[in-house]
Amino acid sequence: MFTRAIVCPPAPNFSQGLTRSGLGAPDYERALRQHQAYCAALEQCGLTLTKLEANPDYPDSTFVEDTAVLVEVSDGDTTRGARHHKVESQALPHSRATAPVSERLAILTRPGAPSRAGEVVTIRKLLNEVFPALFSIQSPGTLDGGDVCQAENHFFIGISERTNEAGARQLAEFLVSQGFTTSFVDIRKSDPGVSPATHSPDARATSDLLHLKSGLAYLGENRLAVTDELCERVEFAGYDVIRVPSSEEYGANCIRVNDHVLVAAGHPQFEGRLRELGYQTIALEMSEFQKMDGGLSCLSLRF
Ligand code: CIR
Repeated sequence: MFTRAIVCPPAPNFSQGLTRSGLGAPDYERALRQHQAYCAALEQCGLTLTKLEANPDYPDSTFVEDTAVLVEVSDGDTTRGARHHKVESQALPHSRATAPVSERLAILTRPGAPSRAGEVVTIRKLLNEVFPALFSIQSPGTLDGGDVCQAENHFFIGISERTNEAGARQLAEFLVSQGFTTSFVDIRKSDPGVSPATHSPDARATSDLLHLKSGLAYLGENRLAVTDELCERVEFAGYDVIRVPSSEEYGANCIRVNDHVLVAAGHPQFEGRLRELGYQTIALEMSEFQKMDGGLSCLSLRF
């Protein structure tokens, strides 16, 4: 169960951040309103928020998720490391006991975009106050939190434009040392000169996603939401997969927060499917963040 989250509102120069969406410049006032609604939704889910000050030195700093990986540790979990892919317990995540923060793990990333590297300074200070020890990704590794998807005791680690093989391996080695399992999902665009660094022989590097979680979310109960383009990947075998149609691809970046799933507004098929499956959804307008290639997960670090 999550009890807290770190958020950072967009700065007035938010529109100067990185983007390849081609959707035009975001409207700052609207972005602020959307961010406020996002924060209210997290509070509705029972979280206490730590709000950082908007930081114009880093126009992308509202996307706090990329600066750290906060590991969910289930209390009294003695099966860590014994599991692989398929989750044996069908218990609802929110019915699990919550590990005290002292038992949780935090990893400081090394963002792959040079313009975002300095964002970790603020996050490091904050996490140092909350977590007893921080593991950090080191050069030459790069890793963005948006490429890391935890599914109970397993971690999918995306290899992308931002997360390189060295960063992915550093994270995987650390997580394995802590009793977790990992698999790599190569989402780089096909490049005959690049050998996919993945555990799975038939992975394809054909994606146009910025981060792995742009196309993947873990919803609890052994269930994943996966975009059309990723859903046949062998890495997701053994999970119940909700296929997100390509017309609603952006919706795949949803987040399970305790008893709710936050989903971007405007994805009726996907949201309808979630409701059919019994999830309580909260739909949020995300248009201004989508223009900057960001999604729901990127706007908070939850723990
Ligand atoms: C960037 O390109 O880094 C930001 N404009 C968007 C980051 C979105 N983060 C995420 O998907 N985890």
